[in-house]
Amino acid sequence: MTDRIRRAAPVAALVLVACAPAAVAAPATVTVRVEGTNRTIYEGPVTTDGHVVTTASGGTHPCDGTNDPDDPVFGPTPTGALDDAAKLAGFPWDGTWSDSFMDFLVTRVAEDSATTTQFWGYFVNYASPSKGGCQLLVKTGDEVLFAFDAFSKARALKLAGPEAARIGEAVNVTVTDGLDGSPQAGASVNGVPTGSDGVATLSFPERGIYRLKAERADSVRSNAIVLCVDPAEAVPCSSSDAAGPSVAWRLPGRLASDGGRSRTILVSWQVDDGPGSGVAYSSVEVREVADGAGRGHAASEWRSLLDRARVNALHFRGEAGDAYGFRITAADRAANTTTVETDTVAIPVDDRSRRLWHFSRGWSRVRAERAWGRTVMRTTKSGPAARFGFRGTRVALIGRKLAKGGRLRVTVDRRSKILRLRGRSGYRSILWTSRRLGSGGHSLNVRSLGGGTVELDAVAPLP
Ligand SMILES: [Ca+2]
Ligand SMILES: [Ca+2]
Repeated sequence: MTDRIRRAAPVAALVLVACAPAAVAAPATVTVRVEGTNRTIYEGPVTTDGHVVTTASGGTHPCDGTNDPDDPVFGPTPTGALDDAAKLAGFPWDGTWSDSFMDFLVTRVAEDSATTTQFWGYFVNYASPSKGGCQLLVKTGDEVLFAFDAFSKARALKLAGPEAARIGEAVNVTVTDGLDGSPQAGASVNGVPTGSDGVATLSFPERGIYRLKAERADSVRSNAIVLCVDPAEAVPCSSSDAAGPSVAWRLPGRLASDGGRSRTILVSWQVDDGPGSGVAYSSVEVREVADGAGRGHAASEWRSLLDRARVNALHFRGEAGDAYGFRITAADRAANTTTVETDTVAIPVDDRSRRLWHFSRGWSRVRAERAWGRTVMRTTKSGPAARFGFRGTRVALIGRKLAKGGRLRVTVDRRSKILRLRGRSGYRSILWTSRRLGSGGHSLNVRSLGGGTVELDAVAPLP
């Protein structure tokens, strides 16, 4: 079970970036910021959910809220969000694992490693949580901040101010303590110190995109304001930003069952405008690529799912047997846009879809939480069969091998093969994929040949 994350440059060249385990029940989109000794290592939105985390020093452990022995609730966590940001942006991090604490301790992010006196600490919405970073749950809108040498810092600074200005115009920015809102004197923004009211007055003689941060030696560096400075007649940000943002998308897999167990799939994406003016909005469209169940309503037209929104994820409910592609358009503040098209994701047909997948007598339906649709069909006898009519160029059978698994004969368009389903595999494994078929209608017939238990979960036509 793997997520696929892909990054597309504005020219739409696709590059594989990273793989992460998937568990996408209730993900959250949070802001992740990583402040190192000399620079901001990462700052941006990340869509994250509880997942298994692997580090070089700590090994592989869950990082999904169930780490908290007093209140084990599954969900997205701060350290899980750091892990996802690291995968998306390509910076390394490491952490040791504590069996007694049941959590990772972050020891390194990018070039900044903990010493005997300086450690990595974290904040959520500027407060220092009392729980570990794999124990606390985060929700959409939370600000997750990892900071080097956090325990010797008096405060975490927060910067507020306008995002656009004219050349030569006076710009007031305000620095506060992110936790209590108190104004902070003596912080530096673009070389200008703040007064007792926390305000610094800046002005910029040249057009450009300025990333402003507040710094003070005793505090954690602030969030960034991306300030576009333009000539009086120009649209804000347009005079210095001509490049569209890059867009990286993530789907459950080629089959929705690779990373999920229901027809409601998570589509998420990451937009990065690099040194540009910053992301303004995203729009998402969907297209039904294939009508695998043969309902005859395949529509190849793109239709809008999301129009100019400031979110990074959506849930989409597909029809069983159909396959979908998504088109994501992101715009920066200078109205440059980038559009990328995702791979196709096929929605399997569950064993409960009786009008699509016909089972003979002799099967029994068994509840299985981790199966597609949360049920499977099982038989130990020789003889029980099932028939599935579909349209497509391949078909995949989804289920599980068992230690005492039996044999199954699969027949597509009168060509047969015998599968031995003895062994070990997780739920929602692909047991078999047919050879390539001519386009059009086909029939898949399966028959249990006995010798052990056969367990079938779902079947998926592939476009
Ligand atoms: Ca840009
Ligand atoms: Ca099922």
